[in-house]
Amino acid sequence: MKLKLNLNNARFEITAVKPDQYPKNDIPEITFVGRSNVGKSSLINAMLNRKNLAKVAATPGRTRVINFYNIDDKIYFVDLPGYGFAKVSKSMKSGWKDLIETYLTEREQLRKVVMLVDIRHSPTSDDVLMHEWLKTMKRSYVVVATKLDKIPRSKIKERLSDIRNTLKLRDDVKIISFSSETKQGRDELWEEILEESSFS
Ligand SMILES: Nc1nc2c(ncn2[C@@H]2O[C@H](COP(=O)(O)OP(=O)(O)O)[C@@H](O)[C@H]2O)c(=O)[nH]1
Ligand SMILES: [Mg+2]
Repeated sequence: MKLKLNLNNARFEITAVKPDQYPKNDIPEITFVGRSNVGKSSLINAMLNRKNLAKVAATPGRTRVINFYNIDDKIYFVDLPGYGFAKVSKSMKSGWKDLIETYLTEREQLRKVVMLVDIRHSPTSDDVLMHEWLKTMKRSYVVVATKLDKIPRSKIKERLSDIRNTLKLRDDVKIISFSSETKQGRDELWEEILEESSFS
């Protein structure tokens, strides 16, 4: 049976900077990762039919916290800090790595990772590394190519195959193209998230 969610009952719950601040229950979690500015907050808002639930960052890359959004007490959307922002110091970078590595390796409630890349560009070395981590951790994941509305239709196929090749995605890993502006890809991503196996 597929999970029914009341999206009107979606709300920000808590910000965490360490594991003892994560929600203390066993509601399953879907986690979003990607470079700063890739469109993560916009995608979370689009998925939840909200304009401002997840903040669309004014200072990209500065937020090194994990935000938990509670959806109808049935799922959490977990917003991990964006990576690859050029102007952060080495110590900030290692703090960031600890924060997300700890979450991704240890969090039992984590059912699926949604990894975002910008459809307009080849994945960066940070994206490639992130993807390698996900594979090593044996997490279930899906790749979302954001900002679909920013490229002409005629380029979509070529952009998706570049992303697939650069990340060396296995054939069975999906790439969903998505636009927070037009909401294209929204239904497909919900399908993927609510796939029965994610909630067994
Ligand atoms: N045209 C377009 N712009 C987008 C899309 N998603 C995000 N943006 C813009 O990209 C910028 C970064 O978005 P944000 O959601 O804050 O990225 P985050 O840093 O990954 O959370 C903002 O100016 C957004 O309005 C999209 O699908 N289409
Ligand atoms: Mg954001």
